[in-house]
Amino acid sequence: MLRHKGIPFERTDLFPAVSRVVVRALGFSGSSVPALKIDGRKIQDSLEISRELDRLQPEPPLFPADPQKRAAVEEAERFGSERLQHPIRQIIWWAFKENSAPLRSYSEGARLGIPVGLAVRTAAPILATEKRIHKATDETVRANLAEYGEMLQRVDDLIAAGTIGGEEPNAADFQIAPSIRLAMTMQDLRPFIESRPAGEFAKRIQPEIAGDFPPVFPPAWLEPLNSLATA
Ligand SMILES: N[C@@H](CCC(=O)N[C@@H](CS)C(=O)NCC(=O)O)C(=O)O
Repeated sequence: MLRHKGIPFERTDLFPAVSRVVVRALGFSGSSVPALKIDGRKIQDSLEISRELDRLQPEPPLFPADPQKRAAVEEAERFGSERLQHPIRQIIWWAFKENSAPLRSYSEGARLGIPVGLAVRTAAPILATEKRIHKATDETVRANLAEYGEMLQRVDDLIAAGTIGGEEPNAADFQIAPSIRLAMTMQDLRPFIESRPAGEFAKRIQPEIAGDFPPVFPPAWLEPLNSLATA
């Protein structure tokens, strides 16, 4: 969103889990990232960030001027933040506990302040913490995969309705695309996504993403997605 508005910025990447402590120590009131210091203010949560950026620099806008269209974008943005983001987060933390080797590919280009190789070698406690915090159990992840087709359909529907995927990206585009793009880094999921409008959309909004995860799920867990592809 910063880049889209042409606002110059400096990015710092933080270790997952450790980020909670660091963000608090930096004086933010909450513990989540993204966390942004801008114009003397500290803002967290991407929904707050999109609104604050529009306030600070209205052009190009992240929300439509038309009230009805704005409401649709706000609802899509909330869906992205509250519904779409968490399942893929649980899926990926579960996967890293099964196989931590792909961590290196996901850390490509990260600005962590220490060499990526060292970060990857010392990541085990972080992986365990994240898996626990996010309740990334076999049961939740299997259920997430079973429901992922519905998530993709909802994104396809938002594109068809013109709420997202328009010529000028809005706050909901920036909220939704990264979750889909992250899901596409998983070889198990990519084939089900890339052929759909949601896949094309995510690649257009976010052409590049670090990470590539080889097959990791028991085939039975992917069955619901398979039947979706042949339906
Ligand atoms: N929907 C929120 C989610 C923020 C969020 O959950 N961030 C995670 C990383 S993806 C985090 O910082 N977790 C640590 C915490 O919540 O303490 C947003 O997009 O800002």
